[in-house]
Amino acid sequence: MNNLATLIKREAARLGSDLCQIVPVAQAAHSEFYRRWLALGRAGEMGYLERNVEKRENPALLAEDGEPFRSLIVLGVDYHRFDLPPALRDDPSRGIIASYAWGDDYHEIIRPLLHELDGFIRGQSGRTTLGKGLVDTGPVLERDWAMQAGLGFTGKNCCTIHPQRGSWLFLATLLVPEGLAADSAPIPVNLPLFSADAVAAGLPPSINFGGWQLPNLQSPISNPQSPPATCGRCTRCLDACPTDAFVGPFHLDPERCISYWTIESRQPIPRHLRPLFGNRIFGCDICQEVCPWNSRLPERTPQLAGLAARNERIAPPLLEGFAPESPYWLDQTAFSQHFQRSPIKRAKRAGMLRNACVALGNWADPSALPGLALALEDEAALGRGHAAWAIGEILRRHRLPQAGEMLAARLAVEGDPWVREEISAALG
Ligand code: B12
Repeated sequence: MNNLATLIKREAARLGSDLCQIVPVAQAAHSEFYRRWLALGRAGEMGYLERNVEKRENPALLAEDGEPFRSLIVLGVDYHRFDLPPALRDDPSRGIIASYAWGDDYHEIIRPLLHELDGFIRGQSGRTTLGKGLVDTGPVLERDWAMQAGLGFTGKNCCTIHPQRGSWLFLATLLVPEGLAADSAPIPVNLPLFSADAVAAGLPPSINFGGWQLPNLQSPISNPQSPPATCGRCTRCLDACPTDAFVGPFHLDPERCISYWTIESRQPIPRHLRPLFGNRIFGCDICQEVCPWNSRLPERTPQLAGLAARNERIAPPLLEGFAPESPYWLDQTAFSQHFQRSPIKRAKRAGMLRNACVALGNWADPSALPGLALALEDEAALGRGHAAWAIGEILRRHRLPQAGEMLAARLAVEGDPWVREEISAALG
């Protein structure tokens, strides 16, 4: 089977995958941590993370019929990433989009690649049943498998980091019944991640190395193809997070993460967090931008053409989406057209209007008032409430009577209790 593993890697590279590693199917290394993470309520609105936990812990259970899965092929696919000039990145009139979403939707690009790779393997082995290809949407702890397969190591920012390529990559897995030659023995990580006391106390808010057990910090990955690597003593990602989303190394609390709120949540963004979002309207790259493993990386154009950055998806002017010719923040058809094939669709129109309003509130420029006036009339309460907050920020900073009048007029007709509360707070 050694030869087949080599052929698979070659085919994966030919199909456009940048990294390909193979590991035997077993229990995921940090499934115990995953259960604790769920028990702490970390999944929030991401209910899908609470389903199929057994399968997530042990991908062998994903075999529906036919032969059991014996090997897990992990792919790493680079996305298009380059550093934005600070003048653009820090321009408050623009909304910054996380770099993984600069190109087209990676699910739609990587899924066919997995199917093709499985077809290739079937052709080689004569298998008649299908393998299972998953990218993001299936119950697989992709980062754990990437680490176990030796594709990279897990950073304190939770991300899979390849020592030479950094962390700007997508992960995908293909489960197959063939017993393929593995790249590196699974890393034994059986120690509890946290002391029992720390767990009982709901986990300490600050990093206390004395109170935490971090077994892998001392045991770098042992794949001969990639040099040993860890975060060492570096805590830049944990320190740089503007919303303090890291409870500790390797442990993110999504309820404090910009990425969670701007992509996954359908709820109002907590008021105290909004000023900390700056101009980020979809996802967040800060914990990766500050990572030393990501510094001095050359710009890489993705092999898969669909993942190439589209200019209009990097840092669009916030007011553009209110313009009559394509009011994509306000109109569903315009939104669907504008973000066709983009991962941004996931946040839905009302979610993106919410995010844009938060960024507009942080900019607090009076030129945003006409757009915000339209958002204050939006059919989605989520949009109206955040528009009220943004108008309130303009009122607070510029004392414009017009802003107060807009809010008062809306309050007179507004029926939604939460929006009424937002308007009152904005006026108050
Ligand atoms: C839910 C989810 C989110 C949530 C929660 C993220 C989180 N950290 O838990 C939110 C919406 C916040 C999110 C954000 C992002 N996500 Co996301 N997300 C997922 C998803 C669907 C599930 C992740 C999950 O199970 N989370 C639960 C936690 C407990 O698991 P985990 O983060 O994977 O952590 C594991 C390890 O850290 C390990 N571990 C625990 N303790 C220790 C200790 C040591 C010493 C070690 C070594 C490991 C270790 O155990 C955990 C369980 O296996 C995966 C796809 C998938 N199916 O895996 C993509 C995925 C993880 N996301 C991805 C991306 C790109 C992002 C963002 C960069 C997007 C952005 N720019 O905004 C951010 C990064 C935020 C961050 N620092 O994690 C990529 C990551 C690629 C990479 N190089 O790591 C994935 C793999 C999607 C993909 N197919 O490419 N994401």
